[in-house]
Amino acid sequence: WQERLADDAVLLHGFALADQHALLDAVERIAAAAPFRHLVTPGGFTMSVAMTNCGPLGWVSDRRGYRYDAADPLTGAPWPAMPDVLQRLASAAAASAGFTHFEPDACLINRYDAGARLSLHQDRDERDMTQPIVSVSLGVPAVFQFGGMQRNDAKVRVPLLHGDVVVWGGRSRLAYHAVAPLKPNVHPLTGPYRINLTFRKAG
Ligand code: MD5
Ligand code: FE
Repeated sequence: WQERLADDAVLLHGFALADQHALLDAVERIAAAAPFRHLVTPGGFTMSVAMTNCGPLGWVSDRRGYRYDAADPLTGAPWPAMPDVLQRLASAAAASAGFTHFEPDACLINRYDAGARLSLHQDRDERDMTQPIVSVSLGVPAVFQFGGMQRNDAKVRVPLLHGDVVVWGGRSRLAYHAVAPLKPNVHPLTGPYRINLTFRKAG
């Protein structure tokens, strides 16, 4: 079922369950070509979340800044193509939240293990803020913290479970958000990990 989290933010409970095996197979193939790695922030901190990408553009960070790049800095090769099953799921989720014709050109794949977290931030490296971000959660559950337009606005805690999909658009597109440190846990399909796919129209 659909749950409204905030203005223009919709949680589609279990939306990805029918595709769970295909999605995780795809992540495995992508990671074989573009391995998960811990990026360094411009401030010099190594992120606890491991990341890779698929699609024409990938999100990267290093001492010089954050940006989208067509090449994987680790290999110099283009990011792996975005598998159809991922593309179709993202478009279908966006459409059911009211965003028709969502055509992502970037899929950032985040891998959390026990203790990994994402500190409070906005996603503002994409060019067109009228396009939503679609996020798919797989594996170990996490607590998502959803804030407001100001860094110190009150935060709502939202558990995100295996198969959940969230569409963030419109008035929530630039909201501050974070992921709380992952509790040690095991999921039958992903072991110790939480995998989050975030689909974006970046370019
Ligand atoms: C995650 N990832 O669970 C989240 C899911 C990231 C990130 O935050 O940047 O990789 S995407 C959550 C998101 C995206 C855009 C807007 C909002 C949340 N929001 O308004 O809260 O790994
Ligand atoms: Fe984010």
